[in-house]
Formats: sequence, structure tokens, C-alpha cells
Amino acid sequence: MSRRTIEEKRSSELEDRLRVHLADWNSLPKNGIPIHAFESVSSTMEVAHTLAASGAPEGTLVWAQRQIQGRGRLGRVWASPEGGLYFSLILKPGRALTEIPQLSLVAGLAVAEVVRDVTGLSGVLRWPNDLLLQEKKVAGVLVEAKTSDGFPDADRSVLNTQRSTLYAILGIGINVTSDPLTLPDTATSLAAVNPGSLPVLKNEGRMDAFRNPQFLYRLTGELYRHFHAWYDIWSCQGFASIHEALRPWLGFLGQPVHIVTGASRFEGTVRGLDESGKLLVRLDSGILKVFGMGEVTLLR
Ligand code: BT5
Repeated sequence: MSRRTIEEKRSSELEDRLRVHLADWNSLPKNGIPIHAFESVSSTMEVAHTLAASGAPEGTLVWAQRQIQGRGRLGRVWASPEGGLYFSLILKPGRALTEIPQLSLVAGLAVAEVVRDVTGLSGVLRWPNDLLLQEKKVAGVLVEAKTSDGFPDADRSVLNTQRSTLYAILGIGINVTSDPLTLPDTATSLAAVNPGSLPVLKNEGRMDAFRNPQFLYRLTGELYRHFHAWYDIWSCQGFASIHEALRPWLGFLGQPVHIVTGASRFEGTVRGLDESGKLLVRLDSGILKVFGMGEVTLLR
């Protein structure tokens, strides 16, 4: 999507509504947060890449009511009907390229905390980028880095440590009131999990609160603030504090799983994260293996 098409498709009405909920955020950048909001867009990732390549500042928010070609990792599809929260943030992390995949965990932590705050339910983070509620996926996180020598996704950034990160795009998708029929069987939404309380919206009825369009804007504001608080800590201090805060959220600890990376499949027991956010798994053979990427599924 070209810069011109982006400008033509922007919705100033949506941007104004979002701005209300981001107005009290004044840490970054100086003149308020640049917001690009759309009723419908191919993918907020694609738009954010175009904007970042043409110099949009760190903190720029790209937001959509629905996506036509929402994407996950490795070219997978992210179902993006109306009723979900979809946004991407432009980041210019001052950390080493090898640390960029940690952003997925930084964002996952923020998503888990905000979802708990608004639903009263504690989810489980499935390394490296999913939030599960009642064993179904309610949110996903995607990190794509643009480096000085090309355009790999962050998972492969370890291959050449001489490269530097020009920018990273963080994408977050949360199913809020999305119709379950439009989602994969493995997915759920905030409205579907029947939460007990909604501290953020305590003066409104629970289901009504989810179904109120204002809720999406408020959720965006909460998430933006929450993510940036952890992002600032990560930027200044590295992964150690994130590692600590993630501990109670990490799913499948001590449980048997299988992990698929590329064409390989492993079975073992999750032991936790190493100091750089990679997954530690005790394989059935007894070897402790470190995974930098992969799909983790619980073995029953
Ligand atoms: C992810 O990938 O979980 C990353 C999702 C990131 C989505 C955001 S929305 C804003 C921004 N713009 C985009 O275009 N993307 C980002 P992955 O781990 O590869 O998971 C993809 C898998 O999750 C799919 O293969 C399905 O099995 C499942 N899935 C697809 N849509 C889903 C949904 N809406 N809810 C839950 N699971 C879904």
C-alpha cells in the first residue's frame, strides 16, 4: 500500500476517538502520538512498514476496525473480523538485533496484564506470542524487524549479528467481541469467556461494555500505556525484569509438550525461559534444549 493510498483511506473520525484515550499519554513523542486509523485495511503491519520506511516516528500507532489480510507468523492468516482489536506500533529499539524477538514477550506480558484488568481472568502465555484464555487463543503478537541488510522476520535475526535494526513493527490482535464463527476453532474472544468483572469499565454492564465501540478505544489506550511502560524498562535494563514479571504468566511449565520448528518435531517438558527469553525444554532423551522459535502444543 502506497503512502498516498494510506492517506486517502485514513478515518479522521476513528483517529479522534482514539486520541481521546491516548491523550493523557505524554511521554512519547513530544507532539502527541501519531495515529493512523482505518475502518478497513489490508494489514496494519503493511501500513506500519510503509510509514516507518518513510520516516514515521517511534510510537506511531496504526489501528484498524478490521483487516482483509491480517497476518500471523510465517505467512499465516490472522482472522480479523470487526469486533477485534488490531494495531501495529512503530518502534525504534536501541537494543541489539538478537534481542528483538524479546519484544514479543514484552508485548505478551502487557496483553496478559491488560486482559486480566479488563476481564478479571488470568490467561496463560504460550511462548512466544499467544495469550490463551480457557485454553483457547484470545490474542496474538507479531514482531517484524527491518534490518540494515534486508527484511527478515525477527525470529531469524540471530543468523547475522553484524546487522542492526532500523525499526521494528509490533502487531497485536485481540478478539474482543469477534463472532466465534469467523475465528478458528482454537480461538476465543473476551466476550465469549464470560468474565466475572470489568474493573476498567466498572460503571457499565459487562457484556454491554464489550459491545460498546468505546471499549475498543479504551482498550487500545490501556494497552498502549501498559506496553510502553514495559518497553521503557526493557529498553533501559534489558530482559531481566521482563523475565521476572513473565514468570507467573508462562504456560505449560512442567507439562509435556511437543514443539515444531521447521521440519523438526520434539517432545519434552517445559522448564521455563532462559535469560534471553528462549524456551527451555527438557527433551524426553534427557537433554535440555533451548528453542529460539517454534510452535508449542500441550501433549495430553
Ligand atoms: C500470531 O501469529 O498469533 C500473530 C497475530 C498478530 C495479529 C496482529 S493484528 C494487528 C497486526 N496486523 C496483522 O496483520 N497482524 C498483527 P501466529 O502465532 O502465527 O498464529 C497464527 C495462527 O493463529 C493461525 O494459523 C490460526 O491457527 C490462529 N488464528 C488466526 N486468527 C486468529 C484469531 N483471530 N484468534 C485466534 N487465533 C487465530
